[in-house]
Amino acid sequence: MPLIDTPKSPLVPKLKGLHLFGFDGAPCSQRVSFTLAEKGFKRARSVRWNDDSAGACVAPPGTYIFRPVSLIKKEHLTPEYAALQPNMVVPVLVHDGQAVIESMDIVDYLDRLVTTPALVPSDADAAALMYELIELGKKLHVSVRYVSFHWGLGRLGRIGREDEARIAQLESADSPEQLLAFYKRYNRDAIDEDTYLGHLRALEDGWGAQEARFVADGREFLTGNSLSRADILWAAMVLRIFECGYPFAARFPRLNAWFDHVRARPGFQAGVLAPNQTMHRVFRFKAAVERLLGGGLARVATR
Ligand SMILES: N[C@@H](CCC(=O)N[C@@H](CS)C(=O)NCC(=O)O)C(=O)O
Repeated sequence: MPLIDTPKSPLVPKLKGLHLFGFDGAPCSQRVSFTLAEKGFKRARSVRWNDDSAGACVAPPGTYIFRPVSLIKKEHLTPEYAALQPNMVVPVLVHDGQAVIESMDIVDYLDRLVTTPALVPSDADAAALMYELIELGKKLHVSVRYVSFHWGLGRLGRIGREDEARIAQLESADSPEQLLAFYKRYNRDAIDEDTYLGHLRALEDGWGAQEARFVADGREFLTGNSLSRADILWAAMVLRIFECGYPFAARFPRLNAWFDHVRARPGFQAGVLAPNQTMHRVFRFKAAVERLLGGGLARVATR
């Protein structure tokens, strides 16, 4: 069952209907906005993330209010946001005054809230594969972080000393995200190339396993012939690494065809691509220039 959290934030009990606290360029947030779109919810409007005025607190039925938390402005590294999400990451979903954190728990919550289209396959083996791929995808999310910071964000991914000090103050030692440990090394260029390459290889292994399954039986989606929660997680992951310039079409053609198929869905267009056009173009432009110069992620892709 999804985890219903009880955050300290005074904003949560005021919110009626569905409110998504997220960042449109972040894969974890895209998992949720994709799910919301697949379930037929429209983004009613966006308000300042911490807006508690009466007009901003009620999302009409069939819609959700988007509350953008800028990872660029580091709004997630503030005491006010930490009172909502103690691990200081996006997304958070609040529904009628109850908060759910952890993106895949939110997907689970939404899938139970609106049961059609179902995002768990009816076949037991396919469902078991879906849960396996979700666990693998969560594990690989760490690798997505390393690869997209190194080959996508570069120096822009660094945070200032004050932000680092704030995380040190706010993050609990047992946070699953371990932001401080990552940023301390990332900010000081203390992560070696082999570590980054190791994360890229882990991702390639994961994609390779999916490629083999597509080749073996021509399935339409990762777990069979209908879209499942695993496709939602993996499509957001592939989008991010595609944006960073990974040559999926050449290395994993069947996985790439699946990605094109998912990408063409109205839910992916409305929930993921439409709200994120600018960042998408900037990433793709940077990757194209790097490829022209013979560098970037395309140069280190091995398969
Ligand atoms: N386990 C969390 C992970 C969330 C996560 O990693 N969010 C990223 C964006 S995809 C984030 O907020 N990162 C903030 C940062 O890197 O400073 C979930 O699935 O919700």
